[in-house]
Amino acid sequence: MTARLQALSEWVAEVSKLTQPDQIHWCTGTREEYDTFVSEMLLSGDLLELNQENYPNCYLHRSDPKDVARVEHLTYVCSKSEIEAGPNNNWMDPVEAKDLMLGFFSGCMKGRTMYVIPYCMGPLGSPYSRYGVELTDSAYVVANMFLMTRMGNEALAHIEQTGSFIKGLHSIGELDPERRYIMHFPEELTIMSYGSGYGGNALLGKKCHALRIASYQARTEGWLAEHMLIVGVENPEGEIHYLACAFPSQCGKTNLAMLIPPKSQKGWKVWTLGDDIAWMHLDDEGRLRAINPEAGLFGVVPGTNQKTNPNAYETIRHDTIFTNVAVTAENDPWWEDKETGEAAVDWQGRSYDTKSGPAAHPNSRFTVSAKNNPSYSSLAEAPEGVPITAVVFGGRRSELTPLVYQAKDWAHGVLVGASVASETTAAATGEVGIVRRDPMAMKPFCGYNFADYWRHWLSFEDRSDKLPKIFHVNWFRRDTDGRLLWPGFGENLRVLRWVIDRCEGRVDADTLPIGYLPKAETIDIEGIDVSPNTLEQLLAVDPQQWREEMDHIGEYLQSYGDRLPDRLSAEHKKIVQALS
Ligand code: SAT
Ligand code: MN
Repeated sequence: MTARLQALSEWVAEVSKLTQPDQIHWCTGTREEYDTFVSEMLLSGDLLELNQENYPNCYLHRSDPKDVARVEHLTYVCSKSEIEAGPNNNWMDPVEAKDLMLGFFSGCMKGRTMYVIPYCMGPLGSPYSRYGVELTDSAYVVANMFLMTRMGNEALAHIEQTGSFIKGLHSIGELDPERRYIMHFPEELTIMSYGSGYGGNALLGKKCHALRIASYQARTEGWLAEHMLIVGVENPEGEIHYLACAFPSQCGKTNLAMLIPPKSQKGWKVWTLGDDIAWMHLDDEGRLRAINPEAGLFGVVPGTNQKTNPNAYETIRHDTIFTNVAVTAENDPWWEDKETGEAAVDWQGRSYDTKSGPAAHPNSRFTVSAKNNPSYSSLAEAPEGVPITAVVFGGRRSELTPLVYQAKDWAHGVLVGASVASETTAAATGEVGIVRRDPMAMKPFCGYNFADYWRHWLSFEDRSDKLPKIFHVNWFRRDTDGRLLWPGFGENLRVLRWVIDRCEGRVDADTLPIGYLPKAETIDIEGIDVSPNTLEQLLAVDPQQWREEMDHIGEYLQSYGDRLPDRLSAEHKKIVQALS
């Protein structure tokens, strides 16, 4: 064994001494190994077979009913100093946090197997990829990591070459919400997660590594780790523009990433590169290039149907793990708005005759390899990534925010990103439907102080004059009766076309204090149920409401105190003055 793998083996030995598993399994990452895990989980009841004729190689996992979402109140960034973690994170002293976690982990794997999962985030061998090793006692986590990352022998070989990896220690523990913590130690490139088996809490390659730890590394190394989907939009002439879009959880990132253009949009195609996370680097020519560190999709199931997301609907017809969906009498998976079949048994395995409450959990998920997606881009595996034309921020806002607008320049765009707010959803534990600030959709995921993060974003302006243009969209604006004004889903392509037209300098816009707004005639509304009057409402900017919004944003930014970059305050002031 080489000295580099020696360090890994020593860590594995140390953890096994602490957690005392019955056995240790080093994951190879082969399909045969995956199949064996599935067979074992079918025996243990961790997985249930779904109708194999209708849904080949599809399985259902029912989680503990109290373990169905990320737990932001139990998620900590344990940097040495509290100010490094910032007001945007829960913080615990790293020594105290480790003591607490070592107590939980002590002997916790008795009677269980400890799986060693070497994994790669990003295309294998890409200079932008990063490696990690997760130690876990959950076979369900292993199976999900198999679908979501490049894991096993090849990743291990790269770890041996590069010598560096993120250490992730995970145990489902007793699945007791009172004994549950997701701890990050950015300075030590270490993650410790105890007491949950749910996606973002347990698949440590995803939010823990690819966002919280990676954002911390990205700051010191001069790149960006972002909560963004990546799509390629191909026009009828065959040119492709790549967009990176940041929306909070459950605001339709997966739907936008997998969009199939409606019939009215003849000749257009949309290619998926990623649906959740983008790592972006400046290349030698100063262009921002993105890779998707993930290899699979972990998407929200309810609402997926032939109309809303035909691509996802096809993608999850085979080789998919469903978590917390309902099942039909034929043993097919079922969820709200599937628009075919009906639930016989709910997500907790109870008979669904009562029809009270949703049959599938609102945050029920599918896990599936990205390769299942018919619109998966061939460049998704390109080690050099794709050049980004536009960065698009968005949130779920019933009022105030227009369908789309463009920031005037990079620094203004950073303010637009920092000002993102959205109504909360079921993706995280807590009250649903409250407007909360979610800068760059990174509130739950930035591994350090937001003030420093904005400074890092601003610094790109000095490093390149070929940066993407920055936009903001809102698919969720409603009229006074509460009806959505914009049809959304596939029709969102019409808005992306305006974004690309602006980047290409093909259309004029109106200059308002908040940014560049589309002239009504430059958004295509032909063939959809959006009247010119509705479009006007969609694009309306109410100065009084915006003055109030800018006050809230100002207060929010000021809560970061002295560390807040002057440049950002100046941008804010500029808009306040223009509005008054
Ligand atoms: O639970 S995950 O964090 O993996 C998904 C999400 O909330 O975006
Ligand atoms: Mn997400």
